[in-house]
Amino acid sequence: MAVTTRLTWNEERSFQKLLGNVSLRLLCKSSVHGDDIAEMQNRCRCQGSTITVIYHSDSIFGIFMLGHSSEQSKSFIEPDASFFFSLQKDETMEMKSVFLNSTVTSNSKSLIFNFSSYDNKFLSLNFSKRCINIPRSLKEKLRAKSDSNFSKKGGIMFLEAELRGKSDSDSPYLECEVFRVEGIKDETGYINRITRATQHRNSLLADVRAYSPFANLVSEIRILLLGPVGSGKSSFFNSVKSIFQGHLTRQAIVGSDVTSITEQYRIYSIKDGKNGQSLPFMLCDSMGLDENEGVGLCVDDIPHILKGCVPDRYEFSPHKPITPKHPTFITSPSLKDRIHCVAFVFDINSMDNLSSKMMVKFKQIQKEVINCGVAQVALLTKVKNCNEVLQDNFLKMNKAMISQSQIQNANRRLGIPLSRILVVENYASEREMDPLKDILILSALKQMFRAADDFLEDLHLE
Ligand SMILES: Nc1nc2c(ncn2[C@@H]2O[C@H](COP(=O)(O)OP(=O)(O)OP(=O)(O)O)[C@@H](O)[C@H]2O)c(=O)[nH]1
Ligand SMILES: [Mg+2]
Repeated sequence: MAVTTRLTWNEERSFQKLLGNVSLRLLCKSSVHGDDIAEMQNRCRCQGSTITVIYHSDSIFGIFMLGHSSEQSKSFIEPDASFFFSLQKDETMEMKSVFLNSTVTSNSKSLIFNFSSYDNKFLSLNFSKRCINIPRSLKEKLRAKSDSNFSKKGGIMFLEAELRGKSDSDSPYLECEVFRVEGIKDETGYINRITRATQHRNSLLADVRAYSPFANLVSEIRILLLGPVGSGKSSFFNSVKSIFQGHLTRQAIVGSDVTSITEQYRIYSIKDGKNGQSLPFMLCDSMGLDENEGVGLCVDDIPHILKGCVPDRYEFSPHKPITPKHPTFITSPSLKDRIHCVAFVFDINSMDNLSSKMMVKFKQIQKEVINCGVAQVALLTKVKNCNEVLQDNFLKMNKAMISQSQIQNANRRLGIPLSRILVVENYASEREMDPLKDILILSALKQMFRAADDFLEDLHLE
């Protein structure tokens, strides 16, 4: 009888996606082939890259090892690259994965994982006892590194949920399966890159959560999205919200039309997780700009928006700016109602052919922003080579990218310094989240916070 996996279709897809559209072939299964490590290693010999999947109550975790077994050697050979990851359902029942880089060694009974980023703490998988052993010191280390939001969301914190004991513990697992991974880009660089991308994304997420506006002058900063029709303003909001919800959301209506899809002013607050706290920023979405007068956002509305006089859900009228006579006009806005940072949103691919009429309108608006003393950044959307934008360590934008004509052009034409030109690829038609997109979006948010802090600091000194 054919041996079948315990993975559900969804779980198998999550694994495949994690490793870059690979296919998985089941090599052995502990309940069928026994709990003998030598037998398992024998079955994996010459099979190339493998993942070992451990089913532990309602968490699943896995160990990926890049092409590590050879015909000549009967003993276990340390793989060139490996990582340990957990797959867990979050509150929306979506599968989440969290990586830990580890090295793997083996003895006659166990596989042993060493986590250099956790002071070389290790955990071991004992096949004959069918259990995972997590030393207390590693549990404490993991606990110390997690903030409460992170642990609520699961991920590697399955240790918290599953193994609450304070002492060293052997925790039994239900099943162990080993798969051959077919079609993986067989390079160490690729594996390192995806594990580092996920780690970097998580640290950016923690930074954004931990942000507090300069001198706590306000509890949330307001970022205004301004830009031509169809440049991706509403999609940026949807993308940011998706990251914090942990799955794709499309609250703001987006689309393509000659006139703006967004007709109402919206001040969006974003929650951290479904029932989480509000994050320390709000995104204000506006009607798109049009090069012609009487179409799109009215330039005379902008000073009122900047000062915080325009209420949420105000219906824009391209011919007629808001006036203090409007029934919902906010007559004495406070600092918290004001805009603290303006993000000028442009499609990166259209930077070279912005019409002169659009440029005149932009300069006029930029003047208003400068007059109000509000910080400004440029947010260039629809970048096509998200993967190439970042250096290998993800900390900086690639030099090659900066020298690209669109970015240089944005710098020259918009008069915004290179450090304040941010590049993103919004979630548009995809169905899955992507850590590289998240890195760009979260980095852009961090830069916006810095710009807003400059504005608040300046105000404070006044
Ligand atoms: N490929 C890609 N498409 C995008 C990106 N951002 C937005 N889009 C698409 O571009 C179109 C316009 O996006 P919107 O978010 O509606 O743009 P907007 O600036 O809010 O437009 P208006 O409200 O009409 O001014 C939609 O079809 C989006 O799916 C992106 O970064 N990459
Ligand atoms: Mg819109």
